[in-house]
Amino acid sequence: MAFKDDFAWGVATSSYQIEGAAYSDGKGLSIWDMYCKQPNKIYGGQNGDVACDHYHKYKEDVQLMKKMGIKAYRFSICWPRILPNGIGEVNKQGLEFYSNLVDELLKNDIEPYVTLFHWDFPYELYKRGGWMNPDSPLWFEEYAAVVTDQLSDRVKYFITFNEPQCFIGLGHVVGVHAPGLQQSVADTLQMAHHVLLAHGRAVKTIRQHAKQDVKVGYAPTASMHYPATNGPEDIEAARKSIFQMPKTMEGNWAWNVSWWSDPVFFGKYPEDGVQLFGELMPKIKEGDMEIISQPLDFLGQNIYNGMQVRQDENGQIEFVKRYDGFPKTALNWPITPETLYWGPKFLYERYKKPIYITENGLSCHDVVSLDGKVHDPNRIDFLHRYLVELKRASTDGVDIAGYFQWSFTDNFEWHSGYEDRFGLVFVDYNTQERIIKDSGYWYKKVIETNGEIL
Ligand code: IFM
Repeated sequence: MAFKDDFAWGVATSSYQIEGAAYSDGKGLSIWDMYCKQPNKIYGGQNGDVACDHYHKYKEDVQLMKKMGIKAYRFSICWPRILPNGIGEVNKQGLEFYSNLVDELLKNDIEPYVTLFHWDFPYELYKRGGWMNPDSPLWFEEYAAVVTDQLSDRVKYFITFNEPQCFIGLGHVVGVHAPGLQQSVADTLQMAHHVLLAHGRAVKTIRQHAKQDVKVGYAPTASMHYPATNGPEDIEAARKSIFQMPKTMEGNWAWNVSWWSDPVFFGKYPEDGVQLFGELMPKIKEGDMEIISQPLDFLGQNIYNGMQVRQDENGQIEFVKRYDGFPKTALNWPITPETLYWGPKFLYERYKKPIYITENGLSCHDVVSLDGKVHDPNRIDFLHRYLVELKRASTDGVDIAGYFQWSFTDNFEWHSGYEDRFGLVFVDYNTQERIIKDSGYWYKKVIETNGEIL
């Protein structure tokens, strides 16, 4: 079998990247609202104040999804939109927006997948120490309860966190994302521990508050390496390279799979990481690892690219240098379709949970042509190559439940502002006009045939 009959063919977005309405209807501030105000942080001094104005145009956007045959929509909730201070007072208008969006999706036969956190952390809680504060898991638990109470009568799929690698790594280690800090390894490890606790508490809370049988997952990221040949040594080298921790603490320690997924699925931190960090390890209280490893229904994984790997003559992992002129996207990310075969396969073998590809896609230099259309053959070619590999994984027995293309529309690409276009739908930011790109029509055919045309 290639793709399952009920395969979730979807698109994904996140609140700050598309919603706009940053100061409307009682929404509180997020760290991204504040970060974008600082000089020289974001390409062209841009921000998400208006973005794609999805907050006002959500009905039109759902109609576009319908036209494209989309079966599932993964979106995130802006925490301070519904809890302006992060905890305490609830903003009814904010909740109403998401409730209306869910109704609109269901009316059009599109399954909502709700992500609780895709980086727009409440500024009021940031002022109280953010993820460094030991109460942060409790704050997140309170937020998760509010969302579940409001939406779980209609929403069946919940995802706790999107890419902790990025909001801790890029936000607090490297400092190119909000809040733009470069903190110590010890501090960021402690934050990571709080994030994992917040995840576990939210999973428990979602199940306790859910009004129907819900499915709960998690959406980390990281590079997915693939073997240079089908020889068992190279395959083993690729597998090890995905799950090993960095050898040193230089650079962004957070960019890895195991630190974020082993505690969640196995209830323990990976041993090589524990050795590496030594006395910098976070404080782990009794019962923490049980909270973190609440049973999950699925693993969501965001997959964009990886390195080719082989075993060298000493039996060690060797990352193969890319040849000159290696294919790349507009953002200079390498094009490595094999990652969508080997990534899910290795993850499934290790964590043994159904897998959703919760993000995959690319940025292209898209323009509106003289004929008024957006021709993006590079995106079609990219998606075609990657999806063929995903189909191969599914055919080989990897339990793949769905695929969410990143992204539904062009949107605010964090520190790159509106420079990069990741959408299947083109957005003219001057007029807010949307145009379905050729790739959007192509994806429609893939969905209609359940991947037969791949
Ligand atoms: O736009 C981002 C998204 O917010 C998180 N994953 C990667 C995408 C492309 O950079």
